[in-house]
Amino acid sequence: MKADTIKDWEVRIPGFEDGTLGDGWCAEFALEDGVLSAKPVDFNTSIAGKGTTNLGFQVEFKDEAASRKVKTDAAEVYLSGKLCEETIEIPTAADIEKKRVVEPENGTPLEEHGALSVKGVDLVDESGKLYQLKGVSTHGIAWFPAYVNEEAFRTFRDKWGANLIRLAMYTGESGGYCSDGNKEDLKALVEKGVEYASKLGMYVIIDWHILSDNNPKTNQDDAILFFDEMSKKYADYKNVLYEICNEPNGGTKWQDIKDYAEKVIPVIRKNAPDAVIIVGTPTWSQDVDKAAEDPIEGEKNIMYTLHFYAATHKDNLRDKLTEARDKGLPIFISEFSICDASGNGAIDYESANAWYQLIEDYGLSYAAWNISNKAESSALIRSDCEKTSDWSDDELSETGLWIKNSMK
Ligand code: IDC
Repeated sequence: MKADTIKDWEVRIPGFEDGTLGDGWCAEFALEDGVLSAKPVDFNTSIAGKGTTNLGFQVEFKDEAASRKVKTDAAEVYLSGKLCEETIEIPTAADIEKKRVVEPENGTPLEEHGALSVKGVDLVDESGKLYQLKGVSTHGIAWFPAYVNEEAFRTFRDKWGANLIRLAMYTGESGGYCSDGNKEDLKALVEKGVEYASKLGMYVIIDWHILSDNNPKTNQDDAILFFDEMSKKYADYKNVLYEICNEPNGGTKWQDIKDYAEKVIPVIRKNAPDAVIIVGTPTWSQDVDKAAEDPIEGEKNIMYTLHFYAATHKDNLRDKLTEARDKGLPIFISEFSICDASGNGAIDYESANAWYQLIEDYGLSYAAWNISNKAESSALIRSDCEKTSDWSDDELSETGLWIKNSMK
């Protein structure tokens, strides 16, 4: 038998023939024909999934022998007046939580476009039309948690025209999830981020931001646990995308990434069978050619990462993108900026424009690095601005302003 919560319950315990009922707590008690019964009181009406409830009562007996007739294991449970003989299976609070999908506000991108999927090389919306995600990536959430707030995301949605937030959670660096970071705090931040994005009807990427840990296999066990938990939690969300390894590097081969992906993808699939999963590529997510030669087989809704920093990566990487696409590889630019690959240095507007042209020609989805006011060129907010939302154009960095204008 299955039920969400138990409401109309009654517990009956026989053997009280010689007792007199005294006080009782957390239920309405009665003693009749030797049967003590407990029924719900207004503050204790329903018992949630796999929950328990405590009842207390006093009965006075004239002697000890009289009290021995009572056998609490003879208690019977009645539901809506009927004796309940089977075990009742009810979902746990976590199961109920998992099913609770945040309702987006009206007129949001999510409401209009629904669940996304991959068709050929393109990301498409629920109606099967090409759909471009345009947005921004947080910096490491461990280091800049203040920017994970609803008003910041609203600013990007309403002032910038963004429909995507990427939540970058570093794994290897100091403060990272697999080094000395506090796992529970980091997960709570990711959860906040997903909740805000969902409420605002934006799409959201949960990014397992490998970098100094080079090879995704280094922290594969943690990744499996993390993505299992997240995809369970967001199984019924239409707006959550999973990026399973930001930038493999340090000589990591495509085969390593593929092996890793083939371990992690099924874990997500078990919970969220249709979610879009983004897989990193070798050399800081530049070698999409390697993935195009040997893509992951037998899985739908997989995209592959290409990252560019316009002052460093130019025609050569743009050509690689086109060639991989021509071979049928669906590409997602989950991170980029218009300065150099250090995240700093001068902006290269010419290369940035060439990249944007390509993005628009192909309708590619993207997220700009990074939502912070760090003193580096890729930070979207000016380093002298302490505000964590509602920035005016004057409060944006040179990069921030250019990206905002390009996105619109
Ligand atoms: C950079 C940040 C910088 C931080 C550093 C940590 O901008 O503030 O100190 O990481 O190692 C990437 C990475 C991304 C980098 C970014 C710029 O995905 O984490 O952020 N970048 O170097 N790939 C290419 C460039």
